[in-house]
Amino acid sequence: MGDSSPELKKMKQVSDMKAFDDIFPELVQLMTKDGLKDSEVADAMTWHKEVLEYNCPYGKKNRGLTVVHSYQYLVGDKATEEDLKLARILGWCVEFLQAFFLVADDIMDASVTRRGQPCWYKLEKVGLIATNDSIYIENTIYVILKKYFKSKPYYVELIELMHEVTLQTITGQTLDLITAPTDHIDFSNYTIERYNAIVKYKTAFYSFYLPVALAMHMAGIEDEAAFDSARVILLKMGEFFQIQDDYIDCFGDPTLTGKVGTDIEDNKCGWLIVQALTRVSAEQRQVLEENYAKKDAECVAKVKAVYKELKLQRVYADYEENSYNELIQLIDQLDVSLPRKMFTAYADKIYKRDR
Ligand code: GPP
Ligand code: MG
Ligand code: MG
Ligand code: MG
Repeated sequence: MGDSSPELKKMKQVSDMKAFDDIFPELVQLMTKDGLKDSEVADAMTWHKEVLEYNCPYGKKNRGLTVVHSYQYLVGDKATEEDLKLARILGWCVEFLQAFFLVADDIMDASVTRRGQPCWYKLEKVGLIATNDSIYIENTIYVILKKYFKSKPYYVELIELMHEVTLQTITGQTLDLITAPTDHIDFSNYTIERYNAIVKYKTAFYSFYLPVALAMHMAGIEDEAAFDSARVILLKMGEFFQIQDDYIDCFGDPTLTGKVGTDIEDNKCGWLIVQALTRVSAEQRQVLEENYAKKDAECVAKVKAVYKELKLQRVYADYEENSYNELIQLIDQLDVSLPRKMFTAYADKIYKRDR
């Protein structure tokens, strides 16, 4: 996992991704094989198979691969091929958790595309069946954990962590949704404190803490202090990541991200509106109040024009620079026996991302 040339790095990325992807069909089979042979439920299994194949494999898979990489950083050369396979399976559990969230989130956010294809609920034959499908995807996690990890001493830790992080994410999603009412605008709640709480809960725990903490359990780490130290760094990274997501929602390129932004239309308490509100003149604030949260392209364009007048692109670039430096400092101060490189590699992966 040490430093290597860009060519070697690229080759490693491709082979890591292939090894990860190669496991997916086995998991789909585990979930559907028996049911497909049972005439009572075969039709449901055919549907479930499509749910998994449409919604799970086409993301960047950063979260899933992070379980594998973290495990490798933690155990070094001692990792056997069998252990690596288990780490990949655990990585897929995080990808399934993410797919469960995204299928549901796209309904709640009235999104149109995801990972370069129509959101699952947008398909003619799916609609609100997608709510059931998202619950189904969540349940696959526990079937997979039972099949591959039941005999491991850390099995209960994995299950408890998955449940804990799911509840944290739901709590964040609740904050995200109730701060963005659909019937009126009330910017008084759009504070940086509320914003930080939303992103910590809805994104940071599941996207950053979870993959590393799962790998730590697999590596046999039991010291609570190690989990606490990792959490501090990873939650900061998650905050950084969601700020990027909010920026990209407005200023990103959908052909790269695979999704079209909806934050302005959805009245979201996102990073850009929070920054804008601390910088606006009275006239600009009125433009925002009249045009935010409207499903109308002209209104969205007016909001974006205010963001540009306030030079939020510059504000963001400065934030990204500073926040990255703070993150590296935080990692440098790490006082437990966790490998620093595990965290810096993760930070480098997301710094200046455009997708
Ligand atoms: C990201 O928010 C947060 C989630 C995907 C968590 C959803 C949680 C649930 C319990 C359903 P986002 O809406 O900004 O993500 P995106 O931009 O990808 O739609
Ligand atoms: Mg959302
Ligand atoms: Mg969304
Ligand atoms: Mg977003």
